[in-house]
Amino acid sequence: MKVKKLFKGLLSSAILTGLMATFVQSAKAEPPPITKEEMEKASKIYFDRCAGCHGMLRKGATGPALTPENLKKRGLNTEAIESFIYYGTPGGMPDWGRQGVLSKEEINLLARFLQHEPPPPPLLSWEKIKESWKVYVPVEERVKKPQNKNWRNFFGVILRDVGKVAIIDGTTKKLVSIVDTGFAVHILRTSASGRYMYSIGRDGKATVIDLWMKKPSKVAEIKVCYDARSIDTSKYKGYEDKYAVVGCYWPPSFVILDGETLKPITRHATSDYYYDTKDFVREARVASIVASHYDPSWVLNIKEAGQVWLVDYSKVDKGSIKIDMIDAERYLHDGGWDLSKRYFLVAANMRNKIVVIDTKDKELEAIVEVGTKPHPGRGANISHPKYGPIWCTGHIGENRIACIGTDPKNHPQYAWKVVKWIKLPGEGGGNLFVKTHPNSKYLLADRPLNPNPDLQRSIFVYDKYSFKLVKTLKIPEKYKKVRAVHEEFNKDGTEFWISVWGKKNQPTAILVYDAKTLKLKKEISGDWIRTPTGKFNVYNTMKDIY
Ligand code: DHE
Repeated sequence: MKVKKLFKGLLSSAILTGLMATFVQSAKAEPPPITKEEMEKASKIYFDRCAGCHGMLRKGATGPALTPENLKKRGLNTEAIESFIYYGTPGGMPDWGRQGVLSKEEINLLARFLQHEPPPPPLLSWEKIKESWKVYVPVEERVKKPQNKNWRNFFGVILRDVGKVAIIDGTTKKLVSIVDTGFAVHILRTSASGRYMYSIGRDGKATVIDLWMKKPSKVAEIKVCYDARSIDTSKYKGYEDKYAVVGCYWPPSFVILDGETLKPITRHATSDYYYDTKDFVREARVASIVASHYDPSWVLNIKEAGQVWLVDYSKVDKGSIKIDMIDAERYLHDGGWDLSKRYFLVAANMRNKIVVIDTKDKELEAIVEVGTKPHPGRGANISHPKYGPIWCTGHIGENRIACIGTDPKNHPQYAWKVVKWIKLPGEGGGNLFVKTHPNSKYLLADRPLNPNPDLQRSIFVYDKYSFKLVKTLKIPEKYKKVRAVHEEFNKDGTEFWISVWGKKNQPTAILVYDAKTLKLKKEISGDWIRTPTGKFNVYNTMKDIY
């Protein structure tokens, strides 16, 4: 009975029944044996697959704490932990075993590893960061004007597990170049001018690609941390393309770089006190970052501490930065601008809330209660005839999209309230990204984390004014065991692109749909398309259009 209560809400009943037999409830049990070599191997697997959600120190964030003490308290033995890793949970933990990402042996190794104290994670010296800095094309040797006329409609496509970024011409749909970026690039962002595209990998390696070159390639790179998810640049007037900033998960910090060469300039720790309990949190990681349109500052979301930092970069060259720290809510993750680009809306995902930051007055504007585990990506902005400007987020933990009013001046009755819940078909959540474009009448939603394989390969298309489901697009059957992930429009909003996310050994495709007829217009395919995830249109990314 006690054990059942423990897992209620975490596991579906089928999995739960399978697990019941495996629990050992002794709190005194010794951790299972593990050799030094196994410990090292397991640390690497943990870092690659688990640290993002559970934390390097295993204290928990998007996923629960995985310290030996906590596992013991929950009565979890090796077999029970193995089952979690194999099947995942409806709450959003991937089914690493069922997907074939981790073998039975690796799962057993991880399960044993988790019952031991986590090894202390390494720090990274400034000297080592400087040593990793490489400039492939010095600024003075770079081309003076764009060599491709369509460059503003290029797409950067992350080929995650092969450590590359593909640059595809959005007009001709031809592959322009493939750039080696290193392990598991997470996101791409562009500079204010759009000329430079930046990648950041899970391994903390930042790369800058010059899109003006005939064959865009990386012109500089640097490794600034061991684990990172975010990067952006200085976009305020007078500072265009001047600086880049990387948000690190480990060591918890942000690092400021020269925008054109990535020369390291300075870094600051983000370990802090929780905004609410005021207790110290060593692993206070930097989640999303955006560049303010109101002044020379970046918005940095300090995940565990639950604070939003507005970092003024105007005096970086004088060795000084100013930070406004705003108490918000814990476990800040991803987010995007409202239509006016004054308010930044960010998910506090384990608190089922959206935090709204006013970047003009530099204060907390509102906290909005939404559904279970909101995951907006950057969200979707709609100018609605009744509600005025609204911003929408999907959820990992449930099958609804929440749209929030964002105009306190002209539509105060709707501001910072959920004005519309849109129901997604079928059971469970698993939505990661929603997207629209000012020239499109559709709102798109994917479902890659839903346990149902049919929903995983579907894109749901809604009329963005009536909120009615118009069509469900399905990845063609010839692509086996794949998920539809991340939607991105082209520059003028006449088409949208979807990634067919498979395994590393399986070439897949980018599907291009006509944004009016919703017909599949083109399959961009080839042996080189492997594990495509995020796609970023240069113009839309540089102008924050979503
Ligand atoms: Fe992401 C955005 C962190 C898992 C694909 N992801 C982000 C951002 C953060 C983040 C903080 C916002 C960056 C910004 O805007 O500055 N993501 C994390 C994790 O910690 C997490 C949960 C687990 C992990 O270990 O990484 C995680 N993310 C994933 C995936 O599994 C996805 C689907 C594939 C992958 O690359 O691993 C994935 N995340 C993305 C994408 C974006 C993103 C494509 C950018 C969306 C956009 O349109 O801006």
